[in-house]
Amino acid sequence: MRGRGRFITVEGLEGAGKSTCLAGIEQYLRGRGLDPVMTREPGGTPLGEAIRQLLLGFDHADMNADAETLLVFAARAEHLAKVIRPALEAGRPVVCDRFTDATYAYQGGGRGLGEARIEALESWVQQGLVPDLTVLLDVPIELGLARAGRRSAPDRFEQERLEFFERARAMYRARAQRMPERIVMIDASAPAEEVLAAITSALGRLLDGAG
Ligand code: T5A
Repeated sequence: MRGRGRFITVEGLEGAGKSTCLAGIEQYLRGRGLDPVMTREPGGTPLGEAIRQLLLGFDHADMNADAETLLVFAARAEHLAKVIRPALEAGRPVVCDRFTDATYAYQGGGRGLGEARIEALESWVQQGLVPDLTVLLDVPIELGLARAGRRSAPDRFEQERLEFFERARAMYRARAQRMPERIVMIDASAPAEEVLAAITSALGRLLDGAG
């Protein structure tokens, strides 16, 4: 019987290049003979995608920060139960575009909720499951927002003030410094091919058991 699959998450601010890198990550894993599940948060299930609409749309633009955080974790609970855990148990790698580090960054840092309440929800919902590898694409805020703005109209998070993203980025970077064995921070202002090369080298270390 195959072992548990590897759980890989990709994080970073808006426009860091997460979506751009996902195709290259999938191709790399397939080249290693693996059959990855590619998914995203918030989302990844019908309920999760419905919650994503609530979070990113403007129908409830002034939602309370606790309500926002609980919605993120409601989507995550469904995602873990229906997609992530079954795939990992079947021995498949799971690559998730954002996961709980985004909650620490956006709700903990950006909204100012702090880490303790998020830790409580994380331990309830995830029951000890954490990613094996998190790729943090670090990009200066203005550069990321400019890239994202060229691609589509701003969603509810993208129209936040600069200070919101400064707090989110600081939280991401602080977590990467605290957990260097799990979170690999990559300079995402570099050209896309260089960013992807750095990611596949981190993936190689994980799969070869050196990381
Ligand atoms: N959220 C999410 C929370 O608040 N809490 C949570 O717990 C979770 C899980 C989700 C939103 O939800 C929030 C955070 C988010 O605001 P999203 O759509 O998943 O939104 O995330 P976004 O960051 O908005 O996604 P983007 O698509 O904007 O960013 P990406 O995926 O990082 O950027 P990408 O790849 O689309 O690239 C943007 C543009 O830049 C170019 C691309 O071609 C594209 O045009 N680009 C580059 N150009 C030059 N050099 C490079 N290296 C480039 N990489 C990409």
